[in-house]
Amino acid sequence: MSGKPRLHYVNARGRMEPIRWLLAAAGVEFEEAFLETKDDLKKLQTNGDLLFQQVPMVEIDGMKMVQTRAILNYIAGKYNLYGKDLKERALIDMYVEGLADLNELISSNFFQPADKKEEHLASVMDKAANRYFPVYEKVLKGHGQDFLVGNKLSRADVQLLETILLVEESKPDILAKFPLLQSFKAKTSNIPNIKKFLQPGSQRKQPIQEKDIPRLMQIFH
Ligand code: IBG
Repeated sequence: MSGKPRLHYVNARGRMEPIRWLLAAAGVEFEEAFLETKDDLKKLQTNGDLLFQQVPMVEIDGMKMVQTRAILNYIAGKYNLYGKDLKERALIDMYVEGLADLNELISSNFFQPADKKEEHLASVMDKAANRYFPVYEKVLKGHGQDFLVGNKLSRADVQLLETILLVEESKPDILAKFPLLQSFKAKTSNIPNIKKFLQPGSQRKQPIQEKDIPRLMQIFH
């Protein structure tokens, strides 16, 4: 065995993308096994590889880990991206859960009926601009440091950058009102491991397209 973590998921962002981001930011090489059909998922299920019969699943350190949050917590702890004490970890958890909520809202746009998508996306972008992003701008302004917690890169920064880029795909001017998030984006995008992940040809995935939805539905439903 190569010793690299092995990620089991479809070849799309979905729930695996923050895991890819965190590993990449930590400078950890990983392998991916893509599910192409429902049978691929069934195989993992019947082998007993999936605790709750669901992916993402990550083989790491002799474990077959499931549950996105548990996987992220493990990677963040292992690679020192989870704060220096319980209080820093509490802040990181709050910031990350806010980002997870916003990400869920964005993902849910795919499952809206065609005639409701535009209106739904507008309301999600309004929440990004007026509920979520102001929080991170305020945190950065409050302590005047480059990173969200402890003056040091943490999983919260990695997940914030991922989310900024995601929101910009739908609303390119989202950062116009947030000068500190603009410089946060510039600085974190330049961290060598992250910079590498942002280059074409990395394991970062492209946005899910309408045309991919039937294929994903066929596997997961
Ligand atoms: N709480 C679990 C986690 O966070 O890991 C949920 C996992 C989950 O919903 N997995 C789905 C699954 O395996 C695939 S992600 N379904 C098969 C089954 O039998 O339940 C689906 C998804 C996509 C994009 I693609 C956005 C959100 C979810």
